[in-house]
Amino acid sequence: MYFVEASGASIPAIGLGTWELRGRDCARVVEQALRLGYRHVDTAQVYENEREVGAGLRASGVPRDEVFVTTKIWTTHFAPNDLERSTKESLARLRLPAVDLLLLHWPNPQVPLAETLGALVRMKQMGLTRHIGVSNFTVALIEEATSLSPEPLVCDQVEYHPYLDQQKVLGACRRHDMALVAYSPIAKGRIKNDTTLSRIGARYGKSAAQVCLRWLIQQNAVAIPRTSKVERLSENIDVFDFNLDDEEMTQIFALGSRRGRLTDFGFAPKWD
Ligand code: 1BO
Repeated sequence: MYFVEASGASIPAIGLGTWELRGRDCARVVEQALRLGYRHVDTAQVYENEREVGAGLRASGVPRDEVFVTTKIWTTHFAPNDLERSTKESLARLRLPAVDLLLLHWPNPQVPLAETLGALVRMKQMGLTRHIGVSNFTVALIEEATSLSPEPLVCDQVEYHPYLDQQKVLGACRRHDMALVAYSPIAKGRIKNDTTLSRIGARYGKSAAQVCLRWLIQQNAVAIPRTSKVERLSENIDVFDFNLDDEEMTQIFALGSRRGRLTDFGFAPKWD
């Protein structure tokens, strides 16, 4: 497994995303993923599956200290006392004393960012998480957050795949030694039949999805594809034995635009 280093954190470059995985299916997929060699699992309070992620982790038999576990605090818990209480509730559901990475799930302009970050930093100081970071933050918000936080923010987790141009956010992450963690890295399956990705993949005996994940890794991004199918779990982690050349990287970059976003909500920030 390849690791992305960011502000003192070593994050396995491929993780299992669990958004929309629920109940027994979620526990089963987490367990299988870990047995297949995954060492990074991503969950969130709002996914309502932290219990199952914890159960899958225990069922896998993989020692806790070998797995990088991320959870995210929902925006309604951003007032300092709520943040501490809800972090402890997440840990209770996961049945873990601490996570590896604790993120603010989306920006929430209703609570001053300095207060929320102060509380997030305290979670690290209290030993409830090894690292802290943000998710769905724009460049302006990354600049604000990094200037306010006395502890390093190790990542911004955002939607990123070949159809969505994220050069500005990538640039901000690089400036601040943060990892870009890509959710929906295979564009919710839309890249499966992409002719450019399939043609490149044919050269290496890889699928369009594998080319897409490789393209992310070669930018030093972390990718957290979600799937409930075992064969896809294996496929998504089998991306460390080939290299895209510069020309292929450029061809994939050319697929991106600002219109390629798949996840947007009324409460989302004004995107870059
Ligand atoms: C509402 C969930 C978005 C991705 O984590």
